Amino acid sequence: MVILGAGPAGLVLGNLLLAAGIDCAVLERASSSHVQTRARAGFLAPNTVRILDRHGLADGLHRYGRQHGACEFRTREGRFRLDYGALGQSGMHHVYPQQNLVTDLLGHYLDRGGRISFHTEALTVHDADGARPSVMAREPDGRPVRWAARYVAGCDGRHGAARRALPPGVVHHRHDHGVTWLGLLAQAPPSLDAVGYAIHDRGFAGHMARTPEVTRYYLQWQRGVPADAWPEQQIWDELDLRMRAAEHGPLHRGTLVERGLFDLTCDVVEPLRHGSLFLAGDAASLLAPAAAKGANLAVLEADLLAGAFIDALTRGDAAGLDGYSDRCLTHIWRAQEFTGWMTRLLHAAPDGDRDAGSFFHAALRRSRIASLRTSRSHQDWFAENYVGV
Ligand code: RFL
Repeated sequence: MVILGAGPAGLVLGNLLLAAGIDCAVLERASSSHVQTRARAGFLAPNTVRILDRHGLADGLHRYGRQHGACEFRTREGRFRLDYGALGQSGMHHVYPQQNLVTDLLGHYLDRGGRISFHTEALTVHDADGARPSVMAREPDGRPVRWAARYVAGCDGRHGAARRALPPGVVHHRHDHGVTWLGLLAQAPPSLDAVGYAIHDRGFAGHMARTPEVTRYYLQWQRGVPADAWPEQQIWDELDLRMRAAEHGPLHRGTLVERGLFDLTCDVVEPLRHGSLFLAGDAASLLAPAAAKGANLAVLEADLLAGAFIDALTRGDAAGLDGYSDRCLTHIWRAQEFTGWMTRLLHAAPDGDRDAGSFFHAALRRSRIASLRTSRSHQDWFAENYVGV
């Protein structure tokens, strides 16, 4: 088995295959240190933790992660806190930075005797429609090398080789929410004990704890303006303004150690299988980060795919592989739907729609927030979708 990509999807898959005695090799374009320090997700759903627990991969997350179950909405009408972790059967998130999870998964994979080639970029996938696919890759010294396998798992993200190998018949649904975020990583303790969602006429601002020393902030940003256009002081002042620090208390300021721009776009590849090539994680579907679903779906899909590969390779039962795409797509569309709902809740009218629809759009958002503040059944619905995958 050849696995492309050493993110959460590829490393969970590799660990599960090794545990079942199936030989595999991971090809990763980046360096080992890069994948172990790339700050991205942080909110892991209960189902993700259950999967990692079941396979003995959750030790670090239990030792160093924290349970989390509240978010706070801040609007012109005031603030309200939603203790989603205490509602219904949904459960809590675990806050554990993705780079720490990847480090743990890599450690387990190597301990189980797994093979991994860093600085090795998959270029093309060949003969995916047959029983002997292969991957053409560039080794660290620049040499091209062919990797042959029974199956190829494309866990190499949205710009990877797996997607490029799909034939024209595969449908690629794309949607642009029309919003851009400036994502910030601050060397500063969290400013509130909840995820903060600030809805402001100047645009959205978000607050998400990562560790006791590091906090993620987001600012809705004008598309096309570079990430370094504003000095740090101006960014903190804008965060204060949108998060209404004057009313609700100051933010803990600190050095901004990372800035990145994210267009809130999303896509779904359908189906997720082409012959012997299977897609999982961001390679299968990209979600806007508004609802923190991407890493959770990646782990879920890797678990489903591992089970299907194990059935096929150890028992000759291909039913799991045949049903893999449909099963995942059900989860993916549900996550896309909720992410789209969150995106519309949190943002002023997208660029270009400001004049025509802004009053209407803002009134709809106020109404949605009011419903979430006052309706217990709406809160239950929110909790179930926010925490679930
Ligand atoms: P990854 O993690 O991108 O890993 C793919 C790996 O493939 C490698 N690669 C290649 N290797 C070989 N050959 C090639 N041709 C290759 N092309 C690429 C890459 O170097 C990389 O190592 O994909 P994976 O495993 O599918 O995991 C997906 C998650 O990383 C992603 O969905 C999440 O980070 C999304 N996300 C969040 N998800 C959550 O569940 N909860 C969150 O709180 C959350 N916050 C976020 C996020 C994503 C963010 N960004 C990056 C927009 C916050 C942010 C800011």
